[in-house]
Order: sequence, then C-alpha cells, then structure tokens
Amino acid sequence: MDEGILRFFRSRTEPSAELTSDELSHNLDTKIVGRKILSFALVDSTNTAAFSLAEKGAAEGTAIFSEEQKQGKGRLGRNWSSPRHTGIYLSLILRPQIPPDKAALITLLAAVSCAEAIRKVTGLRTQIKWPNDILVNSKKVCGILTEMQLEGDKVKFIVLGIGINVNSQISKLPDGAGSLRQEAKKTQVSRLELARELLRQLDQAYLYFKHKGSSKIITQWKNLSALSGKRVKVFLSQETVEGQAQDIDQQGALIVRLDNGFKEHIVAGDVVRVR
Ligand code: BT5
Repeated sequence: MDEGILRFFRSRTEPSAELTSDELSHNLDTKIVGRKILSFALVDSTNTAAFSLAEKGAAEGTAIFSEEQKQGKGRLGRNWSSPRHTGIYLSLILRPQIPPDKAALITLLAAVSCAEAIRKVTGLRTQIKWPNDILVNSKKVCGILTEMQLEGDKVKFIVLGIGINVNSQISKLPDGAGSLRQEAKKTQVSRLELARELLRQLDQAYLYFKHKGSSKIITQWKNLSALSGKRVKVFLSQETVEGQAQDIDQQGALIVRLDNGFKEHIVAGDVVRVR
C-alpha cells in the first residue's frame, strides 16, 4: 500500500507517537486539572513554561506537556534527564487558597496521584520516598518539583512539575533511575493512557483537598511510604541528621526520631535509607 495512505490509515486507527493535546483531552472529563492542555515538542522546562503562563494569568488546571526538555529541572538547581518521546514531562498550574507552609501538601497529593496512576496502568507496586520520589523496585521512576509564586503571605500560584520515565532507556538516565517499561517487562507502556490517568487522579485528589482538606491524602501517603520505620540519613542545606523516619506531620514535614530521643520535623531535604 502507498506510504501516504498507510500513514493516513494509521492516524485514524492508532494513537500518535506524540502526546497531543487533542488525544490527552478527548473525553477526559476532569473538573479542574487538564481543562486546558498544551503540548509542545521541545521546551527548556515545562515548569519554566508553566511559570510564565501562570504569571500571565493562565487558568487553574492548565497542563503543559512536552515531548522533550532541554533543561529539565530537579530540585535545588539539579537536572532532570528528559529524553525525547519516552517520558511524561508535565507541569500543572494550580491556584489553591493556602498559606505557603501548606504547599508541601501539594507535593504529597501529587506523589499519591502519580503512585496510583502508575499502579493502575502498569500493575507495578509503587512506593513514595519523601518528599518527591516515586520508586518501583527501589528505582526512581518519577520525580516531582513544586514551585510557587507568592503574593504577600499567600500563594499566588503553584507550578506542579512531574517527570515520569515511561519507555526510557536506562542507559540515558542517571544511576538509581528506573523506567516503567523495564520494570513492567513490557515492550511499551502507553504514555497516553498513563498521562490521562494521571490527570484524572490529580483532579480527584486536588478537588478532595480543596473541599475536605489533607487528612485522606496524608493517610494514603503513609500507606505508600518507603521510609516508615526505616533508619535514614537526611541531608539538609547546612547539616545532616540521622535517625528513624517515623511519620509525616499535618504540613507534610518528615518526622525523624534522633538517637537522643528528640523528634525533628524536616521540611526540605534529601533522604537516604541507611539500612
Ligand atoms: C526531582 O528533583 O526529582 C524533580 C524532578 C521533576 C521533573 C519534572 S519534568 C516536568 C517538570 N519540568 C521540569 O523542568 N521539571 C519537572 P530531585 O529530587 O532534585 O532529583 C533530581 C536528581 O534525580 C538528579 O540529580 C539525578 O540524580 C536524578 N535524576 C535526574 N533525571 C532523572 C530521571 N529522568 N529519572 C530518575 N532520576 C533522575
């Protein structure tokens, strides 16, 4: 058959290799998240793109996807490897009416939504490593970067960035990273199906959070935590603390019981399991 006709035929019967805003939003039926979806071939960072759109007044729930990022961002100026066509790189604009010290709850909410979407679509067992990693078989398959703009003492908007290694080749990712395709032992995992499920999970969790608060999210988060009861070392900006990870508090801070019996509530840091 002629290649042009074949291409036309394929475009009618198969989802495209790229995540398009039409396919992402078709019958999505969410209330807030993904009501508007933009998809790009290449950006520096979807978080940077979302931030400037939010500054110009983009609506709550606007979702920005890209097939590739030139300068995908991690926390604290770190890099997020974002190879083309194989991952999900998403940033979401949210405008919750919360004080800045509650913003960590948005990261928890996102972590639970990512873990749940990955589990539903791939059947893999997911765990959350505080604050922002989703692990499968102890490998990092997803990272979350929450950034915000303040207005006085209130949050003006939040940009919630999510990166997931879906069909990524491990050789293109840093040590400790995993990809869903490899962990699920499949030739492909549908990025479209996963991205749509993720938007739905985020929508449900965010609506619940807005109307009923954070208690359900915290309970779900604790059930998925890879750290509960484990001995951990936490790297803070100036110091390192070691102890037993016990819980998270109502603000989303990690509670670590130090060897001298004191409990520290840690708002931001990097955690490694010691044993
Ligand atoms: C994160 O930071 O895990 C947050 C990653 C957020 C990425 C998304 S993609 C869409 C949106 N737009 C952006 O520009 N960013 C967000 P952090 O906890 O600091 O972890 C960063 C560290 O993870 C790096 O220093 C590497 O060691 C490792 N890493 C980098 N790329 C990775 C990948 N693709 N998979 C697993 N680990 C990775």
